[in-house]
Formats: sequence, C-alpha cells, structure tokens
Amino acid sequence: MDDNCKSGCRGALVVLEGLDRCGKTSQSARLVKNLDELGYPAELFRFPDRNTVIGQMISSYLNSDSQLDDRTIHLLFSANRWEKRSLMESKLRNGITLIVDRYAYSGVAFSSAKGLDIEWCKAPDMGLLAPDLVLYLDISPEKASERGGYGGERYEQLEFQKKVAKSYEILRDASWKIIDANRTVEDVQEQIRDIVLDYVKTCRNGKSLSQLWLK
Ligand code: NYM
Ligand code: MG
Repeated sequence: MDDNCKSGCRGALVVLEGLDRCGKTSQSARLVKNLDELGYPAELFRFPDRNTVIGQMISSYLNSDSQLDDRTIHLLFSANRWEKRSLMESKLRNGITLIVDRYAYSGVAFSSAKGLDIEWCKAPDMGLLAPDLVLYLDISPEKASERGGYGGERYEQLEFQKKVAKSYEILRDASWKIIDANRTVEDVQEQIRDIVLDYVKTCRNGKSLSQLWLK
C-alpha cells in the first residue's frame, strides 16, 4: 500500500516479453529493485506462476513429465493468468507497480508457433488487465541459444524459438517498446528503468485500467 497514492492514482502494469534466454527474468528483478529504491513500490509477477495447482500442471508439462494436447496447455496458461487477475488489480489500485515476467503475449506467441490459429489463441485472455507498457527484449534466436544454453524445458530449442520470434513479430504493435537485448545487463537495465519511470508517473496521475484485446 502506498500512502502517497491518492484517489485515481495507481501502479503501472508493465510486461516484459521475449524469447527464452533474452534476459527478462534478470531485468524484471532489477527493475523492481530500482523502482523500490526510487520510492515507487513495485512487485514482481511471473507467468507461468508455478506455485498454484494450475501452475504445477504447467510446470510438469514444461518438464515433459506430462503430455497435454496443445489447446489444453494453452488454456491452462491462460487460466494461470486469470487466477491472478483480481490480486493484480487490487495491488495496482493500492499504488503498487507490477513488473510482469511474461503475460498473454507469451501465451499467443508460443502456442501459435505450434500452428494454432492466432485469434483462437487470443480469445481466452480477452478481458485480462491490459498492460500500460510492453517491453520486448529483442535478441535473435541464435544469439539467445548461445547464452549459457537452454535449461532443457520444452520449447527451448532453436528451431522452435525461430517460430516464436515470428509470432511475436505478428503480435507486436506500435505501442511496444523494443529493447536491444544484445547489450550489457547494465545498459539494458538503465534504458528500461528510464522508460518505465515515465509510465509509473503517468499512472500515478490517474489513468484508467483497461482490458486486454477488448474494445
Ligand atoms: N509460455 C509461457 C507459454 O508457452 N505460454 C504462456 O502463456 C507463458 C506465460 O513457458 N518457454 C512458455 C514460455 C517459456 C515457458 O516460461 C516457461 P519461463 O519464463 O521460462 O519460466
Ligand atoms: Mg525459460
């Protein structure tokens, strides 16, 4: 709860997206710390959130401990976001900025890379909270694969990541900020922090929350 956040004021919903090994997870953690230090309360969310029952089903699928139909796993990823929606909304309204490591865009990018129809993929996430800002950490699939190797989870393969990169290209719009993720961790961190601060300030001054992929 941020006591300096008066009526209309809220936290910003900031989403980081990108291929596996693009640096999202380190950057999300650094961003939360930077914002906190600057006096803007911030918390980290991460999807999939493997701590819930649905999250455990997802985790077991990603580790290849279970097999699921492509549409079934897609819907589980979406349900895993829906189960956090009201918590996220209450935190935002309490003035807390949320830094979210992957969101519905990952859902669509990874599932459509398997050949599922993009509109079908978007449908279950319609009406989730719409982010105020999407940061896309841009790195080539080849470069990402050179970074310390993949962790052996499903999807962590160069040929598949190339398809995911194409899906993200279809999905992105002019509002996304494309961050060159080939630079040092510190350079990327600095650029992200400056962009995000602008959005945090705008949301504190009152900006209505909207819903994803709905008019
Ligand atoms: N992933 C993530 C999906 O396929 N759909 C989704 O909706 C989300 C949120 O899960 N390779 C994929 C992308 C990743 C994998 O994510 C695990 P992470 O950020 O590596 O824990
Ligand atoms: Mg990963």
